Amino acid sequence: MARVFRGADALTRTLRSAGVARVFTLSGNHVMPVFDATIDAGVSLVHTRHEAAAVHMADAWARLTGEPGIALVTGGPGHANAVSALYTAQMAEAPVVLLSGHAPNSQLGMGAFQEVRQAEMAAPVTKASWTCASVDEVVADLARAIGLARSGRPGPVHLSLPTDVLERPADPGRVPGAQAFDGQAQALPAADAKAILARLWQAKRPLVLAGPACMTKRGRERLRALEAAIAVPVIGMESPRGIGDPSLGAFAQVLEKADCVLLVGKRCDFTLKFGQPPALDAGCSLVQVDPEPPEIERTRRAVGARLAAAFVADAMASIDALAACARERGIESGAADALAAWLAEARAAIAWRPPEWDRAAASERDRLHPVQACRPLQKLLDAHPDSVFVSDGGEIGQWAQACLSAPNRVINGVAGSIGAGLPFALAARAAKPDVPVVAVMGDGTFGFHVAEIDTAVRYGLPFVAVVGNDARWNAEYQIQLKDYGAERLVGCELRPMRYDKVSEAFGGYGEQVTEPAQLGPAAARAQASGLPACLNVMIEGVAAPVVRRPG
Ligand SMILES: Cc1ncc(C[n+]2csc(CCOP(=O)(O)OP(=O)(O)O)c2C)c(N)n1
Ligand SMILES: [Mg+2]
Repeated sequence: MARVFRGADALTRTLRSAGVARVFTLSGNHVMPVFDATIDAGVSLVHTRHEAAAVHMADAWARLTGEPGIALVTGGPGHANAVSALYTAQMAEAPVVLLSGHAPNSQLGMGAFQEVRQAEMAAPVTKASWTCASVDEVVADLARAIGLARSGRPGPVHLSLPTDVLERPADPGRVPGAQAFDGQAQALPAADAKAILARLWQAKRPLVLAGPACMTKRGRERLRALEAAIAVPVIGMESPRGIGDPSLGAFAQVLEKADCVLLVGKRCDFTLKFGQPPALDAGCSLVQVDPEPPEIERTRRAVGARLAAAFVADAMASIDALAACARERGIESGAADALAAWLAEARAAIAWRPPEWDRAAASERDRLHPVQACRPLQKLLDAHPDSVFVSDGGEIGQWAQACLSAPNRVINGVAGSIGAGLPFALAARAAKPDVPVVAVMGDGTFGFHVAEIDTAVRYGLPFVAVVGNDARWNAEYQIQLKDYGAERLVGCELRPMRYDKVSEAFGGYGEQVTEPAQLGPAAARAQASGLPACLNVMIEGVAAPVVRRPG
């Protein structure tokens, strides 16, 4: 059959020249020309069981590789399913592009099959969202979408692709080079970096807070390099629990003592209690570096004149510029000595965990305390310098994040949205084929995308999923207990399901764990199975930890 070079071919070829070799997808009438075009372009498909899972996979892929994560779904209902997952990527500041098939432009307004205003639907959860107008614009639209997703505050972008755009003959000469996808960079000028450092070094207890985009492995390495260069505590924040994030130990007690806080790509939102006392001291000044002027305005509205200075620049570039400036200038020795004690105090508070956790035990029989369900997993994560820790869920997610660490960490993030854990684990293994991937999640959370075990089996992508099974939506149950009382618990109970058997039925590995001593060996067997594995760990449903240091 003689082949015509179509809009769909222009799209897939442009993806390849952007360095994209894999897209996460679910089939549908509108995108079948794109499926067909991937064969010749050398783009491989990971086809999933739900469109939201495809977006979550693209999100984890983006966070772990630094490449744009691409999800491809069909129009109408496929697009609607995908949109929900964009919120997690948006709040995590992950460069994701959602490509959705769409009713043909030639039939717009006529009641076409699955015709719906897709771009409007995705607009609130994306940086930009539009419909490709003609086959001549496919290449430029895709390049713009990828550039936008990666620049400034990274985040998701949506492009709808009408079927007539995908099917019409396209100009094969139009595919751009790699630089077309770069987006616009906003640097922090050296003079501004110098002024910011002067403010930090004049303070007695300064802190630097970085936002979610800085929480990739590479980002966290750069935050550590900045801390070493400026001798000021540098803390990345990516949790919906904000300053109460238990993975930051007793950080809230450090923050309330700070006298100058520099926000780099960190929003002054609910996670920072809007910068108000007592979370931040009333005398604490703020300095902000952010790629988006409206964020700076938001901070000014929240804290008024306490925002002492603000600069528009990209977060990661600013982190590097501040470190370079500090290395060039050097800290005066007096300032360095004073800051050393503060830095040590902050680091000790963040590393602190209640000593009673070492003796934590469940009060019910055949159950583990969440600490017992998490700590033995550290061994798997420590086995490789590039291992991946995934965490999702309500209370169990908080315990896992407080107890476990790894070079790569992918959590559901500031969105506070549950359900992405299994798609994250699958995409993590796809991104890093040789490293252990350990994903801890709640029983409720596991159910959202449990069918992705099938996807993982089909693609040979093993990981160890640990379900902390308390047979309830515990985070909400705990709210009911606290706010309404034990006699008014309603609508949050689940069954003590054998999720390990569900995994086996999909072709994965499964084991149930009811005793603390079983977990380490079970995790080793799960890892050795070479299959997507589910350890169904029966836990006592206790409230998430609130870490405060006595005294
Ligand atoms: C998409 C979405 N739906 C609902 C919620 C509200 N929610 C937050 S945590 C939680 C319970 C999660 O249950 P599980 O995964 O079993 O973890 P547990 O809290 O029991 O440890 C719920 C329903 C949410 N955050 N996101
Ligand atoms: Mg639960």
